[in-house]
Amino acid sequence: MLVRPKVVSQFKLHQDAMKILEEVAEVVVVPSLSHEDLMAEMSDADALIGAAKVDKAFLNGAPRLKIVASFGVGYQDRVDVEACTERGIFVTYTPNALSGTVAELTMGLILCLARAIPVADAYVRRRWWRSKAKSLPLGLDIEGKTLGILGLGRIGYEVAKRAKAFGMRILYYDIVRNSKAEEEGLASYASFEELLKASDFFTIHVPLIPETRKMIGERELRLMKRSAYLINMARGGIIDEEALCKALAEGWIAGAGLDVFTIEPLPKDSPLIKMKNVVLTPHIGSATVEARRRMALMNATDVVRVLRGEEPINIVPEQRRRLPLKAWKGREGPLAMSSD
Ligand code: 8YV
Repeated sequence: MLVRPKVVSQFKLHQDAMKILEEVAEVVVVPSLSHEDLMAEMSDADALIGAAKVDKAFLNGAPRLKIVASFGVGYQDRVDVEACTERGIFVTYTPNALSGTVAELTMGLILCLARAIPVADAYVRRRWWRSKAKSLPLGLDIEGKTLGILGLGRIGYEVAKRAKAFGMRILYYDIVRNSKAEEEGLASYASFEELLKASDFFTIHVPLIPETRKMIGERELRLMKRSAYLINMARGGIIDEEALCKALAEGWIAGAGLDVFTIEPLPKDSPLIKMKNVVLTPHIGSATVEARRRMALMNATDVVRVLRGEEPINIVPEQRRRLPLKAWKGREGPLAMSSD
C-alpha cells in the first residue's frame, strides 16, 4: 500500500502553499511544539519546513528526512548544511521573498528612533492631557544623515534604496564590494572602522556565521558616535548584547532598534526591556502577509519537487556548489515510499 509522505511545518503556512503541499503529502503544522514533541513528529517525516536548529542530533532523529526547507533567508546559524549534504538531504531557503519586507521594518525602526514614535505614543496614552508644558524631546530629521549598512546583500540593497528616497547618505561595508550599488550611486564603500565612525544610523544585514559572531562588541560600540543609533534586523548573536546594554546605559551611543536578540524570546529580565532609548520588536522582519505567502510558496514548491524526485529550486549556495550529487534521498520520490 502506498503511504503519503509527511511534511512537518513549524509555521502556519499560507493556504496557497498548503494546497500545493496537500496534493502530495500529509502536512502536520506544529507552530509551538517543544523540542521533544517536534522530534517525535520528525521520526517519520520526509520534509521539514521551519526554523529549527538542524544539527546532527536532529538528523539522527529524522531518518526519513529528504529536505530541510528553511522558512527564511538566514539558515547559516540554524542548519548544519554539511551534515545534511553528507546524508543526501537538501537544504533550501527563501532568498528574495522577504528582502523588501525586512527593509521596510528597518526604515520603520530608524524612523521610530529618530522621532521617538513609541515614546510619543505612550505619552499620548498616559500623560498628554495632564501636562501643561510640552515635555517631549525633539526628534531628528533623517534626511541628510549618514546611514551605515553592514552587509550590502539583497536586504542591505533594499534598505539602501529606501533610505536614499529619504535623502540619507549611504555608506556600506561588506567583504564583497557591491559594484551595482556603487555604479548606481546608491552607496559608497567604507572600511568597517570608517563605517562605525561615520554613521548616524548603523544597520546590520549580515548572516550569523563564525566570522560575524559578536562583530559589534565594546570596541566597535566605542568607535560609534555618541549620537548614533544601532539597528539590528539580522541575528542577535552579531552584537555582544552585554556590551550593547552597557553602551546604551552609559551613553556611548544614543539608542538602538532591535528585532533580534541573543536569546529569543527576549528574557523578561533583560536590561533592554527597561531602557527608554531602545525600540524592540519580536523578530518580525519577514512577518507580513505578503512575505510569508512568498516564503511559504517557495518552501512548498521545493518540498513538492523533492518528494517527486526532482531537484529543488532554492538550494542554499553551499549545496548548489556541490551539485549534482549522486545520492540525494529525494530522488526516490514519494510514490516509491511504500509501507509494508
Ligand atoms: C525567520 C529570518 O526565518 O529570514 C530570516 O532569516 O530571520 C526570518 O524570516 C522567520 O521569522 C522565522 O523565524
